[in-house]
Amino acid sequence: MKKTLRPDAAITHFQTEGVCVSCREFGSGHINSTYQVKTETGKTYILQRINKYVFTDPKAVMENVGAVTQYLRDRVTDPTEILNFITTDTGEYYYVDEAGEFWRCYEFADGICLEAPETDRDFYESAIAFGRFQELLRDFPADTLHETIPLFHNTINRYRLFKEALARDAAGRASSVQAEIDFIMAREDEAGTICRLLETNELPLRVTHNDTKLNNVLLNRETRKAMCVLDLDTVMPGSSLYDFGDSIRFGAATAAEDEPDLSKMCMDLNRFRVYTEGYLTACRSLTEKETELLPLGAKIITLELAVRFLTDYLDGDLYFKTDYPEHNLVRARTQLKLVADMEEKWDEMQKIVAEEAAKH
Ligand code: ADP
Ligand code: GN1
Ligand code: MG
Repeated sequence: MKKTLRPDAAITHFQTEGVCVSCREFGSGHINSTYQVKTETGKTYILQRINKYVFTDPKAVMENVGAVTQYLRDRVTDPTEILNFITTDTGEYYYVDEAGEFWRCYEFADGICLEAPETDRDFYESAIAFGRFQELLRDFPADTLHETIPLFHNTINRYRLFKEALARDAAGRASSVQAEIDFIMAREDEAGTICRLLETNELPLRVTHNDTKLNNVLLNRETRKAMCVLDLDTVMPGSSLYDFGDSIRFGAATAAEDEPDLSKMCMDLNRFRVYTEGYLTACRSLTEKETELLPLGAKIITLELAVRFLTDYLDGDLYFKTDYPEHNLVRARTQLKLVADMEEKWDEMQKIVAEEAAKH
């Protein structure tokens, strides 16, 4: 079998300015293999090997990224707002090595990438970035996009896959997670609410980002204002509720996504308000129903991700990158604790959304 290229060899196939002088692993994404490359001319790039287990059609991913970045570039005045990919020496979006691995290269966007907001302002600015992203894509022709991961945020289907993994019990771990299974199954009906409302058109299907955690956005180094939205691999038709919700899940949480001490994991209501304010300021086209259901978006996406982490744990850790054997289980438990805390703060979350919506 042919070997996968080393990143410092893969980069030579792209039209970079100058020759690569350093190459190191970069960032904390859970999916792709990401490297920061510097060249002799002082230019910096991001090189990525696309995860083919997750994205079974990398060509479709890059076609989407190409179409979306072009569309956005035509609608903004500052080009640094938009992710800029570098073509290969034959003018393609990606390079395929002898082992069939897909590589792509972006210009390095020199902004601040955070794992948790340092201030309310940071979180507000991330809401402006994702809200504006949503607003700019309002009229993007959805039917021209590939569905890069079929049924990605279809929570009903996520439950189906979870039950299948449970029945297979491929890694022999099911018997040790009964409490988590019970918590998840007790919420199955509610978890399907957004899918059902999309089905009946009570919620609009939009072109959404679908992976709106804080480390997928950059803030400007000098001004700390919203700068650039990253990780466009999952831009496809979806619901604004999942986009809003995923930002809350990650950035309004009081602990990291994989914090093992559950007592540290809660929903920070002040941060919830800050994000809501920013999102409603930048994204003006939400319907009344979407706005009203924003808290539900936060709860369902958190539950959905717990289901996904636990499914992967049951399957033997095939999907998400993990640092230790129980990592996916810890992540799932932490998400479930966050869901439980949202349930306790439910009335306040709804009140905050109503108050912020009344200002707009
Ligand atoms: P994954 O799907 O694995 O999360 P991402 O595309 O989000 O991959 O990249 C992982 C990390 O690499 C990001 O969180 C960010 O820190 C960094 N990154 C990605 N693209 C760029 C870019 N063009 N400029 C600067 N940093 C980037
Ligand atoms: C993955 O790719 P990354 O690390 O930005 C995942 C998201 C999860 C997130 C949890 C394509 O995001 O759906 O919410 O991990 N992306 C994909 O941190 O599955
Ligand atoms: Mg990412």
